[in-house]
Amino acid sequence: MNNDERYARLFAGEDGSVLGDFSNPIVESKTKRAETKQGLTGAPDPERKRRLPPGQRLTKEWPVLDLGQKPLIPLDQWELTIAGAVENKIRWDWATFLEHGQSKSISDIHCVTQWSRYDNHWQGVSALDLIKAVKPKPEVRHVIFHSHDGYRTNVRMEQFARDGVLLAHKWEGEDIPREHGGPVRIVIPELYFWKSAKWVRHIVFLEHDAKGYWEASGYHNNGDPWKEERYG
Ligand SMILES: Nc1nc2c(c(=O)[nH]1)N[C@H]1C(S)=C(S)[C@@H](COP(=O)(O)O)O[C@H]1N2
Ligand SMILES: [Mo]
Repeated sequence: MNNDERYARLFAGEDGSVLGDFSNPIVESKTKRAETKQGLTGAPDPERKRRLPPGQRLTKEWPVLDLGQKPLIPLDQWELTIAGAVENKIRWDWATFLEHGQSKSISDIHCVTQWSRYDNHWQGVSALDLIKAVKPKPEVRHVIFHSHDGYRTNVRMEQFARDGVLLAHKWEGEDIPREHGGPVRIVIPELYFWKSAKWVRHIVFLEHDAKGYWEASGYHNNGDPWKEERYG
């Protein structure tokens, strides 16, 4: 398969139907986790009495997890497009992205594979500033992220439109490394980390919901770590 064919297949997910074939050992082990409901303690902490959600353990490392493709996007080819039910459809190149207000946030990562990492320093364009720029229509309820590796994930509008949610391009003051989703990844601290799309290229604001890769493969549609919303 040449690159054009690969991208044609990866982007086929656009209409909410076909996702690519990503079979590899890590994807298979995560699919098995969903089948066996691994990591559920049966003791959720919906009031967030503890900083560490149930079933999680702390790490100082930052593991790399994805479907196995790590796309390389040169900055002069990087582009972010925003579509769906919005007043202003957007196509930003790298310079335009950087011209938008830069926000910083410090947050914890909680991965459904049971590691958590505290106090990550992120910098980028905040979701709230992006929303001001695109002006979603009042009927919008869902936000779908599309990534360069064919990955897709979905959140509810009110989960996206929160303080601390970023389109991040820096972590700990440095450019986000390619394996962690640079040039730009989403960061949604309140949800399991599979909702934080790496290598984001396209965001769609919708009235209806559309499941992404893991949501369609046994993972919870919502993904709140304190409620143990690991599996659907
Ligand atoms: N584009 C893309 N984003 C993705 C994924 C992916 O496969 N592709 N995996 C998700 C999952 S399951 C996790 S746990 C985090 C991992 O991010 P990290 O590799 O920076 O730790 O990215 C999320 N975002
Ligand atoms: Mo994950």
